[in-house]
Amino acid sequence: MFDSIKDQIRDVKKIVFVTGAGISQESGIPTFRGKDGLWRNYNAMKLATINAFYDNPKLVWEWYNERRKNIFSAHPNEGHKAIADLEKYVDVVILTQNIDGLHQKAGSTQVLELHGSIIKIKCTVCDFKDEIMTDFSDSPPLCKCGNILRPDVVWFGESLPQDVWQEAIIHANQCDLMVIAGTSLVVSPANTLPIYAKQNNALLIEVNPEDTEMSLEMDLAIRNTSANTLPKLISLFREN
Ligand code: BJW
Ligand code: ZN
Repeated sequence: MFDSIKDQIRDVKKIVFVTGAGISQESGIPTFRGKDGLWRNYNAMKLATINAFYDNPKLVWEWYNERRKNIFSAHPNEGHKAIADLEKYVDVVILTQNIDGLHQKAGSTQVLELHGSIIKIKCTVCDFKDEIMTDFSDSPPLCKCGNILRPDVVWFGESLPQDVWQEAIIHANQCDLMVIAGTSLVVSPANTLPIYAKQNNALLIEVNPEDTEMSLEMDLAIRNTSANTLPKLISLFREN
């Protein structure tokens, strides 16, 4: 699988993973695009906007409540676990677009959440923010101040948390291998991270059953799932 560049891979000191919904697909969490990306006939991409939320907060909250239940009961798969295991051998940083917390559940210690977290809830008006795992009785749930609560995630048209984004760029600039797994790379600015890595002459490996917008830029594109592929990457370091 990694034969063509295995000697180069063995020499790397710092790996940055850029992950997306596809890495959690084998944990039973649907992706956004493609046949998975529909929820009760609604296009998931159209629900992930601030306008959709203010037009129909109850509907958007129903979508999040269902996803919260699914995500809280989900387990990391072999892909998440392989990345966590890699920390034994090499410096690993994960830049994830996912909000599901499965990298942390697998034991990874350096995870930057570019699009927020579904566990965290914040008020649309006051400074309230907290991690809440329990169900909400009201839909939409209300803050003590009387205004609507929302998931602390990044929707289209909203800025990424700037401190997280700046740190992500620094890691992307410093790595000598970037593995891009389970993302269609259609959403910016996360899809610019491979460009920062390339500027540092990093190797780029894509793990995705499908082609993406940037497949042609990759040093190696593995057309397989992340749970099948990532455990094989660790075995290269174990053999060292
Ligand atoms: C497997 C697999 C297996 C399957 N193993 N692989 C015009 C107007 C307004 C904005 C814009 C505009 N043009 C561009 C923009 C910017 C916009 C953007 O990029 N839009 C594009 C869609 C065109 N970006 C933003 O707005 C961002 N903010 C920003 O840019 O701020 C500055 C700004 C401000 C104001 C105006 C303009 C700019 C914010 C983006 C936030 C994205 N939010 C979401 C929702 C998060 C919360 C939630 O989860 O509910 O993030 S949308 C959704 O897409 C989610 C994901 O993190 C993100 C990326 O998706 P991902 O992870 O790549 O999933 P998929 O489904 O696309 O792909 C899965 C892949 O896995 C596939 O390739 C499969 O083949 C593969 N796969 N099984 C491995 N087993
Ligand atoms: Zn409030």
